[in-house]
Amino acid sequence: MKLLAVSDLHLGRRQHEFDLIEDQKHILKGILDICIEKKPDVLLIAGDVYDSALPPRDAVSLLDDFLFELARLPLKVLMISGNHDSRERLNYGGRLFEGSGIHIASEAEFPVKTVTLNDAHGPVRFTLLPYLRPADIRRFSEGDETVPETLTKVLDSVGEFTGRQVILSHQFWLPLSGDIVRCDSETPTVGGLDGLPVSLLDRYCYAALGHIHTPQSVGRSGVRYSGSILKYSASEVHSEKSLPLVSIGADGLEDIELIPLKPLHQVRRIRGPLDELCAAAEKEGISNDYIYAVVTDPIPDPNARRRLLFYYPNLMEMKIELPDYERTEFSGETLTRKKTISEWFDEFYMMQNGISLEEGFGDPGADVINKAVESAGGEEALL
Ligand SMILES: [Mn+2]
Repeated sequence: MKLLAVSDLHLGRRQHEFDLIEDQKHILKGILDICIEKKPDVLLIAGDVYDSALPPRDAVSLLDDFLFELARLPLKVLMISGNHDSRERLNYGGRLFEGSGIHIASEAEFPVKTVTLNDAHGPVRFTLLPYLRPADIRRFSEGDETVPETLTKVLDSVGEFTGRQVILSHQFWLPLSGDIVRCDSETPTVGGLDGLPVSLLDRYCYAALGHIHTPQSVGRSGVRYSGSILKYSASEVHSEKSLPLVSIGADGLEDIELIPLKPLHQVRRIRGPLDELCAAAEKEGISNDYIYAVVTDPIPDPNARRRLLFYYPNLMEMKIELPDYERTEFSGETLTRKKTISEWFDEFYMMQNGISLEEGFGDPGADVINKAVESAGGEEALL
């Protein structure tokens, strides 16, 4: 049996004011093409299908189209909710979809939902564990059970099974030793469950995990975060996205092939003095890549953003990195208090316009600020 695993689609996500729906549409089309070419028997979708509990209508239509196209292929779709999904909304139509081979588990139920599929070697049972919040764990726990004990009970709730087993999960699983690679686009698990010991998943020949956005295995190759479908933060610039195509044989896991996902836009980080960045861009020509820029000039050009936008219309983010001494000057409260309000204003005006207040307005310009300060009760009252 062949399984293709995907997670963290985050449909409807906006990033730095960019609507990523076209990027997501492109990736989902790519996933459909992979399904047609590689012919998996099952597509596993391990949570964070939507980016928010109230997804925008484009995102809902996109998932609807995706599921419709999948239902036309000779494969089953198993899907669970993640921490970003609304359980009820993701579950919409779920009972009807089962007739089309699409199985959704988004409510925290006891016992957990399972789907059993057969291949030439017999049955494979899939446990669809939706994202569980601490409140769900408390609801399922008795006495002074630890979280891993309660979780074991939840996993046991589906009953004994001697055949091959697979699980979909969107919890924060951690290896017994070492750590995993994290990035900025995952919601920090504040108030969530702490890292769960991956040894609880020993019974499964494959665990299709969601939640962590960098593709990686946890402890052993058969326990794997598929990773998000797009680079959802600057920290993922070098994290190439892929989908694991998993072969399950008579005795369990046989092989994992990582199929790269080809994004509509590349994501790049550029860093350096503005003139150098612009000179490099001039040579390269206008680029539609998503750019995270770090400008390192000691005195930032107030037009830096505009200049970069000329070459990079998809400038996601521009940061100004001041040399260390500049940073201390700006961050020390005692130092900042030494400046008068008109000096602050002058500096701000300079940063915005590239000329001093005097150059901009002549002497009366500074006077206006001084008069305004006076009428507000003077420097002492304002600082
Ligand atoms: Mn996620």
